[in-house]
Amino acid sequence: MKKLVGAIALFGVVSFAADITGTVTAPTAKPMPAGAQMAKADPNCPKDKAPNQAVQVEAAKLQNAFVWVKSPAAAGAAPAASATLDQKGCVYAPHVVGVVVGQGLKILNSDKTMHNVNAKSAKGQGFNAGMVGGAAPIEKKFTKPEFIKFKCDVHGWMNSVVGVFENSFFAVTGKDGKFTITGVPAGEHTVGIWHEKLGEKEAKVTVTDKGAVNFAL
Ligand SMILES: [Cu+2]
Repeated sequence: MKKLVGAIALFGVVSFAADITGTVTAPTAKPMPAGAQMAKADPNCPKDKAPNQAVQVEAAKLQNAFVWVKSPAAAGAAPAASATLDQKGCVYAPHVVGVVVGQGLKILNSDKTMHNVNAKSAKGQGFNAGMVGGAAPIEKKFTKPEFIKFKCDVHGWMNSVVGVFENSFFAVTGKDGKFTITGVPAGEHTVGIWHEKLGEKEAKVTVTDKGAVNFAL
């Protein structure tokens, strides 16, 4: 496993809740090379090379890492709106998506070709569903927190990760490696970082309204 290093800066903004923000870096990680032209495998797919989205890193800033508050364990109901996972241009979009336990995940197929959504779960939440071009969306809900790996059995390069969380205190790092978890209650929390290839770490964060705290994982 390559070294995953994160730096989290914490800024208190109100008395009882604050945002946890920071940057996740992976100094030794390298982007993975693209594959063969997608249209060669399926003429209904783009002529682009199959992207390898497992490690997206630019100037050591790591994209698509999940950062979440492990404690308090349960806070509030699942969002009413569903999260969306599309299959577009023979790629999952986005590559990673997070949902709260009980929140809907709407899976779309925007392509003219058939995809096969094969979700592998260690906790019995997996499924395997074929979706022809233009198929109606599938809506799924998950009851247990975990990271579920999605792949398409038709197009071997297509894969995605769905993170299922106990509460809405999670974020996904952007292209600049940055994340913001909003409205975290004051107090001491354990914050986890997880990336599909670079592994998992955690750190303690004390959320207060008394200024900034900077630290590195
Ligand atoms: Cu596919």
